Amino acid sequence: MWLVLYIHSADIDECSNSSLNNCHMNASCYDTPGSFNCTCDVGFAGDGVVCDDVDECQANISECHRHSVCQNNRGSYSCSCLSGYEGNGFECMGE
Ligand SMILES: [Ca+2]
Ligand SMILES: [Ca+2]
Repeated sequence: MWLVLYIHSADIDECSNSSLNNCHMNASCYDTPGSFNCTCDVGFAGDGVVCDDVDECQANISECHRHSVCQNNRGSYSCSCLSGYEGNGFECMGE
């Protein structure tokens, strides 16, 4: 009985109030029994307390077309076709 009461009464949802958790502003908080977890959002890397932008261009993990220029930004990246090519950056058609 004590154990049941403990499980149902001891945990607080640290994620419900940002003053109760130390997750980074670019991380998501997941409540767990007796604690909580922080996981960096997509596009960010780290331990959840510190999350840094992933430079997809530098890491060569962007999906930019080979005839485009990759431009890193916070949380994501953009691609723009080289001059002489047309498209959205992910698909660039030559003339
Ligand atoms: Ca908790
Ligand atoms: Ca980025």
